[in-house]
Amino acid sequence: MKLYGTSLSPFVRKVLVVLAEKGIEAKHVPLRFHDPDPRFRAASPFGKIPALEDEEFRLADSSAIIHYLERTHPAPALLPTDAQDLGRALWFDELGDTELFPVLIKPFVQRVLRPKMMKQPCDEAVVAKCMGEELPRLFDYLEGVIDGPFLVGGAFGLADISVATGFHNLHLAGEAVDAGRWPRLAAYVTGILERPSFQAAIAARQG
Ligand SMILES: N[C@@H](CCC(=O)N[C@@H](CS)C(=O)NCC(=O)O)C(=O)O
Repeated sequence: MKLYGTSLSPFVRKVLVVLAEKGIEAKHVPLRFHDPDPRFRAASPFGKIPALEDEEFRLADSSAIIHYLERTHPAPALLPTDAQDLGRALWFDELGDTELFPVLIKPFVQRVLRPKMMKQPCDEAVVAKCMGEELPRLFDYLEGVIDGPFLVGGAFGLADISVATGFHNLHLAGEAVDAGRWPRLAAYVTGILERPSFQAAIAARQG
């Protein structure tokens, strides 16, 4: 099995965490999005990362890949079986991918990607607006739904992976959840990112 994509991507990190949690052996190819590698492009038609190759089977999209791995390697389960818990887990996966990611990534793009990889200056006004105006409503929501170490069904799973992954990019940009204003969220994020699977994903090759 081969996983394509740099570990700097929050979406690639989701899959790296799942591989570690399930103890799946996979070769990690840490390329960047839109890389011309033909095997990668065969697995990811639009050049997005992550993409997976499992013998002749190819698949892109972190959530699609994780659902595939959940069927091929059911233990430990990362998706609940209870109908309501499953619905909530998919809600949090979607929230992480489509609401949190585009905002959490902004400080990382400005302070890390632009100066270090794109040779462009950082726009601190974008970071300030993100931290001061855009993230608080998302953090307020999460603070209201967190009541323990895991988001759904009392067990670690896809919901936690998808919600927490982007916070590592926030940390790489030198920002963090203000624990005074959002104490539950701050403790929750720390607990999830400290898991060995997340630490392995964070330590995986960036390029
Ligand atoms: N829904 C996709 C999103 C993947 C994605 O957008 N990855 C970014 C890197 S973090 C990418 O490849 N961007 C390039 C592009 O949008 O063309 C997933 O869950 O895998």
